[in-house]
Amino acid sequence: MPARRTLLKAIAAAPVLSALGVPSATAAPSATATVSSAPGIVKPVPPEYFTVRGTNAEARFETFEDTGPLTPVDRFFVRNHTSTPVLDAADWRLTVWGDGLHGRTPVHFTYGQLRDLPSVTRSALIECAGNGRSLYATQQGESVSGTPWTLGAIGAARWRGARLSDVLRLAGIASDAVDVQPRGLDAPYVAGGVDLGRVRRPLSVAKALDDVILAYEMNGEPLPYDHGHPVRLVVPHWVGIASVKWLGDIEVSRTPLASPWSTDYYRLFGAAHPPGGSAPLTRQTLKSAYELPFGATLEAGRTHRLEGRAWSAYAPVRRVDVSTDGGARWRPARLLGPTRHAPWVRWQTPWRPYGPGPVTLLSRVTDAAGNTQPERAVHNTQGYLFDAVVRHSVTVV
Ligand SMILES: Nc1nc2c(c(=O)[nH]1)N[C@H]1C(S)=C(S)[C@@H](COP(=O)(O)O)O[C@H]1N2
Ligand SMILES: [Mo]
Repeated sequence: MPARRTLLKAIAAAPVLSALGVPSATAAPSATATVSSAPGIVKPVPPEYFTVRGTNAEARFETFEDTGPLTPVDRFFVRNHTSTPVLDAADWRLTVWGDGLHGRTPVHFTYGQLRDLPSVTRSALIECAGNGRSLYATQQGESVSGTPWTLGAIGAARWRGARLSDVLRLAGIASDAVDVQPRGLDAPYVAGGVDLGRVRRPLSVAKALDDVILAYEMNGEPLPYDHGHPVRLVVPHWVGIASVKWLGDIEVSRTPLASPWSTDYYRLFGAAHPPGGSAPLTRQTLKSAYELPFGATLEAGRTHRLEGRAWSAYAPVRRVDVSTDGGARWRPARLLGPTRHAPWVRWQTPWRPYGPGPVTLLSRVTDAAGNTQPERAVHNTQGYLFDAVVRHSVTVV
């Protein structure tokens, strides 16, 4: 039974699951032990690689320096509204239902049936809409609500799975269907005492039929528990919330769908936006950053090789410019590796600092469509889509 074998492989690949009886792996650490777990997250999130923020674990962006184009699972950020459910692929079913199906009768897929469909493999980023959110406050002096991520609510992986378009066609999607709404199997999300139900968010049929994957593998291994085991959606280029984990069902509709994740959250609200908020967010934006801790110290009088990454959800990266004097002068960084199909691009630049003192390092990506990072991001109350040039303070000693 392929499903069972796959689950056993997943367990073998996750040593922490020797404690499978305790799904949340929240065994209280002793006073002196290093905390390497987070509430509701199964995998270890050691402090050298992660910062725990509530039910979430942010990757330390600077530690991407020793990773290649793909982010290993043990470095990949976790964003959980509640907690990771430990699901068995053998019992899993996907239900596709709604008035947007020809027969209007729900159609079910087992894990084995999904794996028997033609598979696609592609590298893609998952980036939270709020990645960089804390910079609205630290860099622009503006207050925003939400998890105060720095730059590590992002990771790139090689995803393998079935095409959502194949599944929707097999289920009999009608030609006048307009929206689909995938929903997770994790616990309902309660905010401010209100039960918002299980995580779900509509997606246009146009996007659903384009390049969305029902992923069951991440970097060549069965999808790990924290990243959606047994099956998650991967919606390339869109805000992370679109890539619903622990997928349980998909509604298909002839009329537009909505959820709190498309009405109250994941829209832009504030003075610069329409009174009822912007349209629901779809595409992510563009960013670049140094793989250095904020406040790093660098030795004067020797040449450092500064490294970073750049990415854009609009088009391939074309160039990265850097400034090592607070933005007075700019020069191009050297791009490493291919840019056309890479989810993000690594870059480097040599720098020989002179005297001691504080310095602000800047980087600015420009993509092939001509988009470039602005000096300031346009404020929105929930701090989404931070796209401004990051001001990276370091000290030369
Ligand atoms: N079912 C479900 N899907 C979810 C979430 C969740 O809490 N529950 N979080 C979303 C958000 S906000 C993000 S940014 C990504 C994070 O994916 P990761 O935890 O695999 O990095 O998953 C999305 N899919
Ligand atoms: Mo997110």
